[in-house]
Amino acid sequence: MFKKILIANRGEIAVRIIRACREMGIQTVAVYSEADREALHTMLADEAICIGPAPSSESYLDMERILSAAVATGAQAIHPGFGFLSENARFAALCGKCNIAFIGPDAELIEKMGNKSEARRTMTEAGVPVVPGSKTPFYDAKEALEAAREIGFPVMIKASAGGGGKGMRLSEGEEDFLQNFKNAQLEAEKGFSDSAMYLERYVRNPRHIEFQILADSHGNVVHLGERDCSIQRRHQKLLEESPCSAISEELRERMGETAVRAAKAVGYVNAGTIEFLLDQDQNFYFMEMNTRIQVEHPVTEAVTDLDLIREQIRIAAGERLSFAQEDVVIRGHAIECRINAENPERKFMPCPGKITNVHLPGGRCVRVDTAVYSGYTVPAHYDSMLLKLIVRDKDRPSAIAKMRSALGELVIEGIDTNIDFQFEILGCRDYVEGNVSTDFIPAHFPQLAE
Ligand code: MV4
Repeated sequence: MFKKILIANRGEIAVRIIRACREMGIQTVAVYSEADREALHTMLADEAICIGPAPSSESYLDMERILSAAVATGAQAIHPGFGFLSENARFAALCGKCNIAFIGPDAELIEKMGNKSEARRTMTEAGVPVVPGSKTPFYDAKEALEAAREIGFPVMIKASAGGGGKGMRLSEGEEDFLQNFKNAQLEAEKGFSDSAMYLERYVRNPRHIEFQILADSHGNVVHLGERDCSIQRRHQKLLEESPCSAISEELRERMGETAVRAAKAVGYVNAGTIEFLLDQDQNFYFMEMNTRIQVEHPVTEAVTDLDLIREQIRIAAGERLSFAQEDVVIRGHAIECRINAENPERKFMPCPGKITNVHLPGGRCVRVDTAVYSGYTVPAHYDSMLLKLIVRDKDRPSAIAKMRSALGELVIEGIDTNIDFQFEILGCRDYVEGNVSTDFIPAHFPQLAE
């Protein structure tokens, strides 16, 4: 096992990883920017190294500075968390060159799954269902239009290098296709310096269902059930839960087996997520594979009683999974609410600043993952997520009641947050009845649309 791990991240996920390491008897190295001198991860780690100025490009995204810190401190592995360098194939490869284990899959795999049209082709070949659409990428709008006519409108135009909705446009019909294709392609060129595009038939009001998988380096792959992440605003998830109330045990098994088949098809190692769209007729389609630990991993931990960070570290150290598929039991129902420093009344504008007072909820099966404390100043340079509130209870209605209670107890003073907005979601009749889709937020909060 590793003796020392460097955490190439900040905020609650860095704290989360430090805790897992400490429980495993592993020494921790934090890296921090000049804006994070007073940050919790900087203070909690065994060692902390300043890697540069506040902008991420000069600190948390600077591969050389991070690798220098790892070499200087003798760290044997790097955990990248999520965001920042977590899905950067070049960084994963550089770690290898420095003889440092990257806690995640190989660089080649990150690269392969990062290209969404290649991932789509790979999954098709492995017999994983994908949305009917194009087989090869397109660069030319008129050629793409030909293909779109065959697929049938409406079609989704997506950037090969995209993901998470970037470089994506809906085309309702031939009339608007060329314009939408060109706009999506322009966004792809600007955002990823890659103008390759692909097409899919548009799936109306789907659910976003993702399966957590774990794969060790000895060929063992298991899935840990699904998360329903349909409650999103502009591709930012707000609330996630497990299990999904709309899928039967039979469908869960089929989707889970498909997720395992997908991971095996690419020789996946470490924790990963297979994203599916689930349509209103219970058809499911592979969308993307995420090769990192995700923000919402605690809802899976809550219902499986596993520690996913611990498993990631064990896998990266070459250990075998200590359990098989039949040992995985989903118990009860878990919900996570993301609490952000933002103002829902002002288009969710980020609201950094000094937190003057904090009260965190507690009690049985109530978990708070955060790096904030009373007196902490939220820097303006990074993501606005402050805290994740996770609850578990015996069933969905009880979990909703517990989340309402916990949200009611949560106090964050000095800055604006979306706590009240989360409360409103939990109060929606459609949410309570489990009638959710990716259209939930725009449909229930039309005043927020822009
Ligand atoms: C789609 C779709 C409908 N049909 N693809 C958005 C992010 C990316 N992961 C895939 N996305 C979508 N792809 C087809 N063929 C609808 C979405 C979508 C969406 C997906 C998941 C969660 C929220 C969403 C919000 C709007 C659109």
